[in-house]
Order: sequence, then structure tokens, then C-alpha cells
Amino acid sequence: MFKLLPSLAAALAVASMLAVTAHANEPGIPRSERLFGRLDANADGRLAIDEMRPKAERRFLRLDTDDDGKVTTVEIETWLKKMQDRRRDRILERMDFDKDGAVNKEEVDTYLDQLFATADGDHDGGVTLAEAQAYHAAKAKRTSLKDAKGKQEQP
Ligand SMILES: [Ca+2]
Ligand SMILES: [Ca+2]
Ligand SMILES: [Ca+2]
Repeated sequence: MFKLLPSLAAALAVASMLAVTAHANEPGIPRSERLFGRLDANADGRLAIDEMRPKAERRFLRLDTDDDGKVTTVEIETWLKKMQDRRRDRILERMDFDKDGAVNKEEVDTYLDQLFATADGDHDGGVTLAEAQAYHAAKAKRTSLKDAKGKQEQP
């Protein structure tokens, strides 16, 4: 199971580099300006614990699927498994072009070509740091939109 073919290992390495970091449900200090801004309700540039607490609580207690007020080991495992399945599906969805349930070297190359073309904003055959940053900014925006949608769909 963990003995990956070199091509699959490469695919996974690429995918993990590019994958949207799965949002951890456990409470944390915001990493990006965007997340910070979202929590800093009165926009005074400081997060008060009361600004963090409601969202952090809600987010984590979403794992309490049987609603007994406790997030158990099993509930955490169920959630992790769900994240893992989603990640697997996302990798296959993006990279398994012929939908045979496997990603070969050609598919990695095709994916990389697409990725590169998207990032190379001025199509001059090279990705500058500015182009790379623009690419990630655009992706972060798409992800946050998708997140917002996903949240509404959650019970
Ligand atoms: Ca529970
Ligand atoms: Ca395939
Ligand atoms: Ca360029």
C-alpha cells in the first residue's frame, strides 16, 4: 500500500505541494492576513480571545457528530478519514485524466503543463516569483469562495 510507484509518488508529491491545505478544525492562530482579517471583527489589528472563541468552538464542535457535547477519538478519526477521502478524490479528479483510477507519468506531465500555463501569466515561458504569487493569491481566493460555500452546505 505504501510502496508507491515512482510515478505515483511524484504525482502525490506534486499534489501535496499544490493541494489546498485542508483546514484544520482544531483551534489555531491565523496564519494569513486573510484569515486574520476575517477574525478581527472590529478591525483594530488585534485579535481578542472573544473574537476567536465563537468560531473556534463552532468549528471544532462540528466534529461532535452525535451531539453529546464531546469530540471523541472515533469522531476525530471519522473526520480525518473524510478529509483523506476528499483529498484523494481531489488528486484523482485533477490528475487522472483518463479516469482509470491511477495517475501515470504522462498524466503528471499533462497536469504540470496545465499548471505552468496557468501560472505563466504573460506566457513568456517562465514563471516569475510575482507570477507565482499572483497564481497563489488567485487560488486562495477561489478556495475561500469554495470554503464559504462548503460551510453553508454543512449541517
Ligand atoms: Ca460526540
Ligand atoms: Ca489515469
Ligand atoms: Ca512569465
